Amino acid sequence: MKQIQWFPGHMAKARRQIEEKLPIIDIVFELLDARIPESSRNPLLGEIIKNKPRILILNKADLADEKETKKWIDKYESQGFECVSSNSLTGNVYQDVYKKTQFLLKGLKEKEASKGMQDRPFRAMVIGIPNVGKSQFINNMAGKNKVKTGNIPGITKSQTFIKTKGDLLLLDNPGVLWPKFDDERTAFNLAVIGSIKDDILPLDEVAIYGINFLKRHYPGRMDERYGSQFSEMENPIRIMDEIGERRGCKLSGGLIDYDRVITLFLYDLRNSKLGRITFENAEDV
Ligand SMILES: Nc1nc2c(ncn2[C@@H]2O[C@H](COP(=O)(O)OP(=O)(O)OP(=O)(O)O)[C@@H](O)[C@H]2O)c(=O)[nH]1
Ligand SMILES: [Mg+2]
Repeated sequence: MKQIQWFPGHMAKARRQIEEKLPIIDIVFELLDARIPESSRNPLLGEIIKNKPRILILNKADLADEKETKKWIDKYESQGFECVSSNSLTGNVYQDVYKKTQFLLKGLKEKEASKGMQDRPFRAMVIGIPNVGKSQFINNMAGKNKVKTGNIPGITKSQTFIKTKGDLLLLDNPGVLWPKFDDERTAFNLAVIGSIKDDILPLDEVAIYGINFLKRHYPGRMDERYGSQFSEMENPIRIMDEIGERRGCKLSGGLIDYDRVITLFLYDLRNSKLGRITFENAEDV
């Protein structure tokens, strides 16, 4: 994939906003996408938040491969991180996150009490890549829909504090990507789950990446979904032809409408219509 162009100004602003708010923040909730935990981690975050307490939240766990998510959690816990797997859409994430927050902030609470300071709500900053589910996570924690969500990157435009059920305030943030990716796979992983705006992506390459990944790691999934024998097909274009035939994605004149095939396939891939998928293994990273 050729170098994708972000909007460096926009991302720099988001970073500046995070840094400006940090002094009043007690803890950071770093949302990762459970399907690509490492690719969705901002490599600059440690440098930005320094030693603020942090919880890693593997969100959209309902779309990821369950046994892979367990391995990721083991890995992060062995590195000393507090870590929670979360389904912010239909799950109930509050208890887990609240308990871990209390645990990490116990020292701070005691210190403030010993200085005679009054009990106060803790302030958590929720950060992560675009479309990872930050706003949905906040709504889940709050027990009602307080901030706007949507299944395209770039929904949240500004920072807002939201009060949750207990004594916690959560700061919603616009999604942040970093200026440069270490390798092409990170870029493809971010693209394939939908964290980069589609209109700046080579969607054909992203779809081919997805097709090849499924063939290698989840053989049989496309067969089930589209009712064909894809294991016998080596060429991803041939596979797109077959999906197009099966789903009637045709131009007038009968040629395959690849744009429609790609849209349909990426929709299925991103929304677990091809089953729960994890695109990177804890062992490999
Ligand atoms: N299946 C599933 N979908 C989720 C989950 N969390 C969020 N979503 C969906 O993912 C999409 C993005 O959610 P948002 O909360 O708007 O994401 P965001 O990180 O705030 O995105 P930006 O504001 O654009 O940075 C929405 O369609 C949500 O309904 C989850 O745990 N599981
Ligand atoms: Mg948002």
